[in-house]
Amino acid sequence: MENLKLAIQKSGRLYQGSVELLEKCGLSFEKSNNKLKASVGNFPIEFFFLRDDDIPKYVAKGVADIGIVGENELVEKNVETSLIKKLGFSKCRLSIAIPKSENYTDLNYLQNKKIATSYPVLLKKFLDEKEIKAEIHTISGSVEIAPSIGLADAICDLVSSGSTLLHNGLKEVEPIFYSEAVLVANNLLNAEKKAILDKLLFRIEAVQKAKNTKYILLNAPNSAIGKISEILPGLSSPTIMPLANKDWSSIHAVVEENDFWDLIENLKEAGAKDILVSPVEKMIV
Ligand code: PRT
Ligand code: ZN
Repeated sequence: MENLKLAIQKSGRLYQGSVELLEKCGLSFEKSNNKLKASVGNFPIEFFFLRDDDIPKYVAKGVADIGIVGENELVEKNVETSLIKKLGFSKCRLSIAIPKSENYTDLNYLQNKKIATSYPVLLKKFLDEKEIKAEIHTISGSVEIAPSIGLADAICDLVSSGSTLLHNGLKEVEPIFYSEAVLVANNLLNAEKKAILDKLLFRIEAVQKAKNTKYILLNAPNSAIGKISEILPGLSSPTIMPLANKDWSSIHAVVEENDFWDLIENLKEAGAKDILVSPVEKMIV
């Protein structure tokens, strides 16, 4: 059977999230420091460890069949691939920033300014759409120091916490692209490889669905079951089991974590006791 070749970042901000996700999908591998490849014992997949900049190109050419890369890098490289799935980690935004002391009014501030960036394609697209004429100065690293050394008036760089901008006396004025890690695939996968990708996607979806959900168990007097069942959103109707004390029951359900604390309060008010909450590892619905 053919292996599906999966490219992930060798080291850096995408590495940990990629490995965590793949391990939760049951794919673990041995990595020695300078190895370019690793295979997985129990799944027809082979890992390639690459620089993130190279992943879009290698997937487009079929050197790798699929890859995990930042959407910023994928769009910037502008090669023919298919974006299969957003993965929800390594989130950041590509933003324009200017010296803190400058008075920013609106986008027109950027007219005829010099902007340093490692993302000329994304920046040009944004400026063209907004009909701003600015000079794009492409540099490959340390973009944030460009204004202080007189290389540019503004920068366009990735931001997550914002502390790099702060340390360099800059302020964020226009976010132009929101990014996260994505799963990308070659456009011409054969049927066998597509089938392996589908299996992997099935696992990724089970892991993603489980991420925001909790399994909740509680005890309640039988008189409160009706009210509690209405409150519990559940995947399907909650499981209700009798307890040794015949006036009481145990209720189990799967809930979304977003509205979790509100839910607990409502359940307590409705008469729930002994509430236990545990994480859900995989969810297949
Ligand atoms: O060696 P290789 O080429 O593989 O890695 P790299 O150094 O080019 O990339 P790496 O590991 O830094 O980033 C890989 C991907 O992570 C990016 O393409 C983004 O999709 C994503 N990502 C998420 C980030 C950030 N957050 C991020 N904060 N990439 C870079 N940064 C940098 C940013 O450039 C700036 O220098 O972090 C700084 C800003 O961070 P804050 O927290 O101070 O705002
Ligand atoms: Zn890189």
